[in-house]
Amino acid sequence: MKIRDIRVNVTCPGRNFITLKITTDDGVYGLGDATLNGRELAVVSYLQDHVAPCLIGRDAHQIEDIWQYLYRGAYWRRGPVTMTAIAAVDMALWDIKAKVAGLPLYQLLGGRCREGVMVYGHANGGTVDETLGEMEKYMGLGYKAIRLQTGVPGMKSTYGVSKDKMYYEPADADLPTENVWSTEKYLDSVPKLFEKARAKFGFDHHLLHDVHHRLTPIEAARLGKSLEPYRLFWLEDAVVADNPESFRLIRQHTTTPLAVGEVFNSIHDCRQLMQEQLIDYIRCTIVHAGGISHMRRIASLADLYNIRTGSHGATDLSPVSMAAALHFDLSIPNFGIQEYMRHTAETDAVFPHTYSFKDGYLHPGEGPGLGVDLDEALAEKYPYKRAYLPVNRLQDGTLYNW
Ligand code: CS2
Ligand code: MG
Repeated sequence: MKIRDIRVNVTCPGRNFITLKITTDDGVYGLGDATLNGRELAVVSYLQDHVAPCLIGRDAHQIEDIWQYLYRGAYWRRGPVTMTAIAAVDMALWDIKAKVAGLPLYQLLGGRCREGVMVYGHANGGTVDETLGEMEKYMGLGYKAIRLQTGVPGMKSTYGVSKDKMYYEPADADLPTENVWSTEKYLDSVPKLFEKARAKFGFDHHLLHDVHHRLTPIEAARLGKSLEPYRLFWLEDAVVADNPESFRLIRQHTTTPLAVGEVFNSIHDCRQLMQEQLIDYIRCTIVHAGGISHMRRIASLADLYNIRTGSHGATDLSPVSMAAALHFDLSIPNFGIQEYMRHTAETDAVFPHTYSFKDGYLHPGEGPGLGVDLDEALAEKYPYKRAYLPVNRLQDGTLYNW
């Protein structure tokens, strides 16, 4: 079964999505998400100009050989653009293989290890009370796990607080908007949020929080310690993870579970963190970490160190990668949780899919392949619209982590 045609679709139903479509000489096609928020066109070119010419005529069943060909053959290894492009090819080829087998993809990955995939939603608000009101809505929808993000008194904006409560899209402008950040104000406000959440709703729901790379190790240690009475499911991206040793300091001071990895794109980024058991959840995701094939390697390494997966699943990851993630999540022994930021109705119309939500769990469906499609005619109605993620500055103007 040879690869006959490779197309890269660019569409923007409210936000940009890049989708790779690989078609074989038998007419079977597979889809792969290739979206890299804020740098989408770099992946479009990588796929169109550098990957596609090498794949035409290759056997679509040789997923691993093609993966190695694209990884080792590039010479310049790793990085978000390369690994997102490889991920898209990998997803599309697994989609094809499962369609040819007439099975939902998870059946080719060893079958399911659980009934469904526990997901977490995003409750957020300008104030603690507003955030808890949103939390109650997610509880009403049946979520077992909810991420809480709230505005910080004295700051105009902060990470994770969105205008539209169901859909959080941070890439909000044609050029990067500039946010201002104060760690001191933030550290004072977060413990109050979780103290009030537990006092009001008790401990029946998993609560999560995303610091979004903004603390130093000792500040993260202080925050983790202050949150221990509220038993978080995880504290995410407490510090920038470029230096894994930072987590040794955090670990010395707190038992709050730590999650990291949404910005990682290969097993090499997370190896030390996992081997030293400095984290509890690995957040790498199918679309940015080399696809299903590479994510299975990351999950296997994590399993040796009692680390569970908690893959990134924001709105800037398309329904194609959500579908792929669910097959992966079902099939691995050390699944932890899946992030599930719902897509808008216009996005769901462009990407019809079989995955469904019930009582806090997602299931990918039983159709062949990934269970997601691309309505190319509809996609055409939404042309690319440049959008950047914000940048962040401290109150004295220092450029900081967003
Ligand atoms: C966040 C994301 O979902 C998360 O945990 O970190 O919202 C992240 O900021 C975006 O995916 C960036 O594009
Ligand atoms: Mg995050």
